Amino acid sequence: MSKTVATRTGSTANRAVGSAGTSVLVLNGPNLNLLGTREPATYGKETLADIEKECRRYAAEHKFAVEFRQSNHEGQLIDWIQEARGRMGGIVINPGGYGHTSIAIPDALRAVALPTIEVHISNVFAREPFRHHSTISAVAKGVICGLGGRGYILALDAMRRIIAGTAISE
Ligand code: CA2
Repeated sequence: MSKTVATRTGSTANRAVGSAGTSVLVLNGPNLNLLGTREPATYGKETLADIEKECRRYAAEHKFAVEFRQSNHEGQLIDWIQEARGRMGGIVINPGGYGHTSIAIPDALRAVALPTIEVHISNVFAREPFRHHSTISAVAKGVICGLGGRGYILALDAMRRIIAGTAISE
């Protein structure tokens, strides 16, 4: 199935909805598998499975595909980022604690050169100072934090517009 989308210049382009170019990789870093089980005051009551379901519902509604993954291992996240090259249209990443420490994850994101949006469930700027810096943000097109699981949907909304070439600030 294909859909005709208007580009910013007013011309049109055919993009196959659900094809490699319009699939979005949603990556989740360490400890996010614990969502909904502990620290609800900080991370809410939603589980990662709830967030995945909402992402899938949003993607189906807008006729694109998501691959939703979580790992506690930096190398695994990097392997998935590398594998996304040529297969995915963009990456939404909640790097978890690696967002504050990793050099290798932003290196991989830079290497694959896919549009990336960084998401954090909590408002990292209202928390400890060590959470105020992210090594990922400089390679991201945008950063969303503090909006809970809703942040993933906002990121997917922005990403589908970026992929379609209709994002206002591209
Ligand atoms: O707010 C976010 O999404 C974070 O990326 C979550 C990370 C944290 O290190 C970042 O500063 C902000 C931690 C994820 C841990 O998730 C848990 C969930 C429930 C219980 C314990 C940990």
